[in-house]
Order: sequence, then structure tokens, then C-alpha cells
Amino acid sequence: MTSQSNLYLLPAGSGAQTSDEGAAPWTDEQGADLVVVANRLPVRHSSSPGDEGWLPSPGGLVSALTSSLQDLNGLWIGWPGAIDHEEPPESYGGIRLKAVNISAEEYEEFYLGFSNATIWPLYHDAIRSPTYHRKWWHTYRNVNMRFAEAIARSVAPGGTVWIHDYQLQLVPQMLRVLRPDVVIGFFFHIPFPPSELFMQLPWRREILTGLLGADLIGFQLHSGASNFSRLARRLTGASGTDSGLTFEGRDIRVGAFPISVDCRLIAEKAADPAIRARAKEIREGLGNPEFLLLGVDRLDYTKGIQQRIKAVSEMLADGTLSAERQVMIQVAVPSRESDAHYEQERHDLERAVGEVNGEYGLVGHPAIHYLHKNLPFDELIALYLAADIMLVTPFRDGMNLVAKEYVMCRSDMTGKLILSEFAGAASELRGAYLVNPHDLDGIKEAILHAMNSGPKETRDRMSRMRRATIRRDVYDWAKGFLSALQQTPHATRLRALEDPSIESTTP
Ligand code: GDG
Repeated sequence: MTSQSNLYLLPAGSGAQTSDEGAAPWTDEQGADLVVVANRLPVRHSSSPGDEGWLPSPGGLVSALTSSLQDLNGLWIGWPGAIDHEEPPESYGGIRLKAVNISAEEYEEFYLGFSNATIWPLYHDAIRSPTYHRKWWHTYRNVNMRFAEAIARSVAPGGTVWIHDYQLQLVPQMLRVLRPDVVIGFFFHIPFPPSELFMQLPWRREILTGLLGADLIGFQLHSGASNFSRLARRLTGASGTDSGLTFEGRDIRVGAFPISVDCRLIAEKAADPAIRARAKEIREGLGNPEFLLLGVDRLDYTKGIQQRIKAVSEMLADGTLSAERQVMIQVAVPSRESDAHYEQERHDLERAVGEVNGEYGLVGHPAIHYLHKNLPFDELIALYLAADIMLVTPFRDGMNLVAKEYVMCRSDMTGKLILSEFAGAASELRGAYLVNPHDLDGIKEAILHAMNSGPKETRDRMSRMRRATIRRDVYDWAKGFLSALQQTPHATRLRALEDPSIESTTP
């Protein structure tokens, strides 16, 4: 680590406007060499009795980014996740945090509105009709500007900024204007749609130019990179290929960086005797069924939960499955609950589960065990260990980490994965039973095939999937993106931090 100048002045003539009227220019404390920016901070506030206060958000993504931030004098900028809350701590787990707050109105218009009712459905094959409101768009722009200003105040001269996901697509260009000296990376966790869908967006050109402010734009799959590059060439005057564009005299690299899970941590947990005993207990509690089928998803209409419930229901109806011998568990983690689409999805799902259990369940043997809650990660691992068949059937998904987590738990090469062709994970997990989630008969056939496959087929498929997953874990993903970002010609500061023989040429 190097020592920083503790004052950064906005470059003269940048034309930057601040939305905080009268606020001092960019005069924050010590600037960070690496800034991670995401809609959410890596901590969440808990009010549960006995567990009050700020807790780390779970997940491999947070761990992987946290380790890069710890190594590189880093800072994480994001929204604390609630409107009225006490200020989050200045640092947590060894990394500095900076909150960007949003008002109740902005929560409605920026978060629930433009991010989750315009962009989210549009980028997921328009499974629900996207809603377009000019007011939401204006608020999205304002909130993105607030993020850009917070970053501009916090990053060291020549520092590196890694922006995450669809809520912040305008930030790269806004930040480029405020801080032309910094290196900017952007990563999409969700798919980037083809032009037939993207062209619907009234603000399509603004979104593309917003993203083109970055030096490197990463996607889960090559198809996302190619969709983006084509659209940028068509609508913005950018030139180049699917891996590199030139726009307004700058070079922008574009590529696929498929995300993964913390393979070692999951494997360790899956070998933990206490978690294995819990998996056994779960199966015993269910009456040691012949087959345990499992679904684990955020409760989201893109995840295809109702499709798989329908497939299972039809198999119960035709006698292929019976509630006494085959049991399904569906975990639906609460998500975006104040949104009407999500409320409806929950209502429809719970009615479907109720109908299946009413029709095919027996006393002491419901056909589907349904949990609408966030489980401790260890309990999730116990469920992965207990399940014979994992059902992952999204209509569209950037990657889907649940599929990779399941695979990483099955070191004994048992367990079968039924996986949607439309999950990013399908391009790596070729040993899965791949299904079209719109094809109910196809899902039923895959469940039947998985139930009847012998140990050799199961082992071959699982070992193929494990090899593909182990090849690159979430730490490799973070390092891969950051080292690609270092190839940016003006990224000398980041390179100098890692290799002191390189001289930083930034201001
Ligand atoms: C977005 C993209 C992309 C789930 N239930 C519980 C729990 N989880 C954890 C899982 C997994 C994560 O949540 C879900 O990740 P997914 O990838 O499946 O889906 P999204 O939330 O939609 O994520 C997606 C991802 O970003 C990363 O780039 O793969 O395509 O949509 O890690 O383990 N964790 C705990 N309790 C639960 O009940 N602790």
C-alpha cells in the first residue's frame, strides 16, 4: 500500500455539476486506491432481538470483493438498504464503508421503479412487461449522479473504481466527467438483452453512453458482451468489435467474466460433521424419502419456481411421483416485498403449493415443504447435501450461483442437477440435465431421467460439473476482472501497488 494525498481537487473545466447545492468540492479524507460501488453496502442492519446492529451480508461475492479491498486500501460505496436507519459503521471487517442514502420517494422511483420494474424485467426477456415512466428515469439519473459524486470525492488520484450492476448504468460516464484520471470497470450480474428487447427502452442511447464511460465492461456471458457491443455500434457511433470498442476517442474493452462461488468454503462446510449430521436429520424428518427434490431461489418471477411446482404437480397427478416416496422442498427467500409483481408472485406460488398439498399430500406427508424465509448458510448447505435432485429452472438468469453451490457440495459425486438452458451457469455445467423452462413436458422428462439414472451416469455428470466449477472460483473471478482492468493504459496506479517496480504516472 502507498500513502495518499489527502486532498483531491476537481480537475478544472470538467464541467461537473454537483447535486448538493453549495457542497464543498471533492475534498474528502484520504482517497481509496480501489473503490467498489454497488447498490448495496456489504452490511445490513438487523433489528432481531439479540442480533441487533450491523451484520455482514452473506455471500461469496462480498467475501471475494472484501479480500481485494483489504489488499488494496479499498472502500465500498453503496446504499445501506433502508430509508430510516442509523448510519452504518465507517468500516466493517477491515474495509472502509461509505453510504449513499436515498429518500422514500427515490426508493419508489429509482429502486422499485426504474431498476426493478423497468430494467430488471426488460433485461430478463421481458417475462413481465417492463414499465416506462419518465419520472422514474429522472430519479434514476439523479441517484446515479449522487453515486458518481460520492465516488469522485473518495477515490485517490489515478485510483480504480469497480461499479456493479444494473442500478448504476449511468455512473461510469458521470464519473468519467468528474474524474477523468480514474480507471473505471463495470460488471453486469444480470443478462444484457438482445437488441429486439433493448430497443424498447426510451432512454436506450443514454444508457449505452452511460456504460461507455467505463474502461472495461464485463458480462456473465459472451452473448451479453456481444449484445452490448452491437447495440453500442448501432446507436452511439462507437466502432470496433465484440471485445473492444472505440468511443469519443477512448478505447473500451468488453468481455465475459463468469462469476462463481467460494468453492473451498463450500467444500469445507459440506465436509463438516455437524452439517452432515443435520443433512441426515433433515432426511429422517421427512421419512427418508426415495428422492428429495430441492429448489432454492429468491422469490422472483424470473426464477421459474411455479413452472417446477407445476411439473411436480403433474407428476403427482399421473402417479410418477407420490408424496410418501418423493418429497420436494422449496425455499423461497423474501425479496423486493414492497413491489406489487413480487407480492403477486408470492400469492400465486403459495396458492399453487397449497393446492398441490391439498390434492396429493397425506397426513404427515405433504408433497411440497415450502419455506418463505432466509436460512442460515449452514442450513442451506445441509439442504444441498440432503437433496438428491436440485431443480434450477429460471426463465432467464445472469449466472445462478445456487446451481454451482449444489455442485460444490457433492464431493461424493452423487446428486443430480436439473438446470435451465437460460441460466448463465448452463454454459459451464454441461453435465446437468438441461431443460427449457417453458417446456413442462421437458422438465418432467428430465426429472424422470434424473430419478432413473444409474450411479455411473450420475458420477460422470457430477464430476464434469465439479471440474468446470472448481476451475475458477469467485476469488479467481474478482482477480480476473481486476487484472483485466489493470491492462487499461492509464491504470498505472493499480499496477504500481501490486508491483512497486512500476512507477505510477498519475497526478
Ligand atoms: C444475481 C443474478 C447471478 C439463497 N437463499 C438463501 C441464500 N441464498 C444465496 C445463495 C446464492 C445467492 O443467494 C443467490 O444467487 P443467485 O445467483 O442464485 O441469484 P440472484 O440473487 O438473482 O443473483 C444471478 C448473481 O447475481 C451473482 O452474479 O448469479 O444471475 O440474478 O449465493 O446461496 N443464502 C442464505 N440463506 C438463504 O436462505 N444464507
